[in-house]
Amino acid sequence: MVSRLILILGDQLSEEIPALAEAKKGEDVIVMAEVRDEATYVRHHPKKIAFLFAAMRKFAARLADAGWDVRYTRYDDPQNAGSIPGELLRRAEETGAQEVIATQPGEWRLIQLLDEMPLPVSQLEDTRFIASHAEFANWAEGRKELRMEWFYREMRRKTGLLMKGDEPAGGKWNFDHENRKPAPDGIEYSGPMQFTPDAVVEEVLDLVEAEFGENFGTLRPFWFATDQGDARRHLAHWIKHGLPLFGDYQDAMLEDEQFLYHSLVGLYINAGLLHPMEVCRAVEAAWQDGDAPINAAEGYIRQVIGWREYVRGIYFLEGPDYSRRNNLNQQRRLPELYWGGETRMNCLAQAVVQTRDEAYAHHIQRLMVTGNFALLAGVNPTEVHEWYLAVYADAYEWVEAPNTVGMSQFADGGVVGSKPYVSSGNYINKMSDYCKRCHYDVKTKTGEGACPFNLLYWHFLDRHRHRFEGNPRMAQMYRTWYRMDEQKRKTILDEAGAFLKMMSDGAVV
Ligand code: FAD
Ligand code: DLZ
Ligand code: SF4
Repeated sequence: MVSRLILILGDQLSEEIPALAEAKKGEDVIVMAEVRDEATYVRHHPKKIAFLFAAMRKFAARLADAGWDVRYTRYDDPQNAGSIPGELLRRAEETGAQEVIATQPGEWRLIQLLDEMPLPVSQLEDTRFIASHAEFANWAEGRKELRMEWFYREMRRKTGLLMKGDEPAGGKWNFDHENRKPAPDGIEYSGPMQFTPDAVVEEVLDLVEAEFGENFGTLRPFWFATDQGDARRHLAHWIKHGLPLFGDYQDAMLEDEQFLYHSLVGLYINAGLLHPMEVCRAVEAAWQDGDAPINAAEGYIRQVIGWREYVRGIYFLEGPDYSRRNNLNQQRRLPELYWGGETRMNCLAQAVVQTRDEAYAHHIQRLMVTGNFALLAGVNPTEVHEWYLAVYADAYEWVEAPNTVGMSQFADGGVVGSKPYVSSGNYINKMSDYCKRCHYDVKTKTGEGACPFNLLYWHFLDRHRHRFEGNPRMAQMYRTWYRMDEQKRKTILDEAGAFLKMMSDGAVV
């Protein structure tokens, strides 16, 4: 007699996942399902769906080989109930199970659906993180500002990563000031390891092409790793070839180098194929062996045990309404150019084409190109959030929403950031080669050919002046704005307004 169903979701593909650790072989039944509701809550990039379905199928096969009773539902199974709760009920009826053991999903929507099931569902806390919910809540308790840097130091102490006793290795907690070099002249890294699709992947690619071929995003060529072994090979390759220069060029952007020295590890960690600590230990070992400098190792480990853990803490601390917040009351529709519509702004064109082709863009492209533009242009943050959740292979709400709604769009009212990440074209010009081949001129502030980021930057500051002019971290920007003569300010605002109107009217801008 089957006693319990053990639910494993598409982003929980790890043998250490708590629901599995709790399960008893020979008694419990593992439930995994490719379902319409999960595949359509946003229009996911076809590469993201293919990656997850292929990785799910391989993980299920591994569990079955290890002797588990796995009930796996394929997307095109005529019996497919179309949702996770539906599949659980169907399997409960089939097996007689009375109870479900799950690992808490990374999205409030699904947590609530499981809570509302007519069967008892235990949602165990996901232990693939360094900090538990309770630890984060304790850290946050009573603090006026939840700054990542302080939390990060706690995580360094907790894990012992890059520590010499109680002191940080290299004498400093943070080497960020060495990690802001502009785009390099030559790249000595051929990019991430690529994997030829096997029969399992090919079958999934055909399915995804048939079912989701209309979604934004190029499916083939498909080269992601889809199991733990290949994800580990990918990691080892990047540590050897990419890590040494990761720190130096972390913020740089180059037209012909979409990946630069970035690790592309996010999609694998988030789906469960790699554990964040195994990634960080490997990075630390490369530094200890003299194969990577401290600014690269520290910069990287900060992203994983600092930022990644911090945004997860914020998502669960702030509650289910977080991803819908719109503190600046921005209401413009997301421009068509985000879905591949024509644009003359080369930086946006590059970031969007790369997103379409690879389901990937690195952090600075997400923050300072697509995110910056949406914020400056006054786009509704919920639409921005849904775009990011759809188009990146590493996107799940627990990690995407605090980055988009909080860090990038300042729509959470300053929980994540103390000031909005906005910049004129100058920053993009300094950190990339995009402006060289742009229709607009980054040095031109108004008039014919003026870079739209230059106009919109002041438009943003002016329209939100009541919110931000008292912020000491923005005082210099407002001083510069108010020092301009009135006619110049009027010209900037008029031209920015005309640009926004043209964009909203559907003109190519
Ligand atoms: P690398 O640059 O090699 O960094 C290493 C790892 O550090 C990443 O894989 C990731 O696990 C972690 N990391 C770095 N920065 C962050 C961060 N800000 N938050 C959380 N983890 C971080 N990351 C996601 O994993 N999923 C998302 O849906 C997502 N959406 C984002 C949306 C916006 C608007 C912004 C500004 C950032 C977003 N990020 C997201 C964070 C970051 O951009 C990606 O983690 C990173 O670009 C993934 O590429 P990589 O694996 O090559 O990372
Ligand atoms: C993202 C995703 C997709 C596209 N499809 C499935 C699926 O068919 N079955 C499944 O179990 N999980 C899928 N996922 C991942 C879930 O959406 C994810 O578990 C939740 O958003 C919580 O992070
Ligand atoms: Fe982007 Fe402006 Fe540079 Fe063009 S000139 S690439 S719009 S920042």
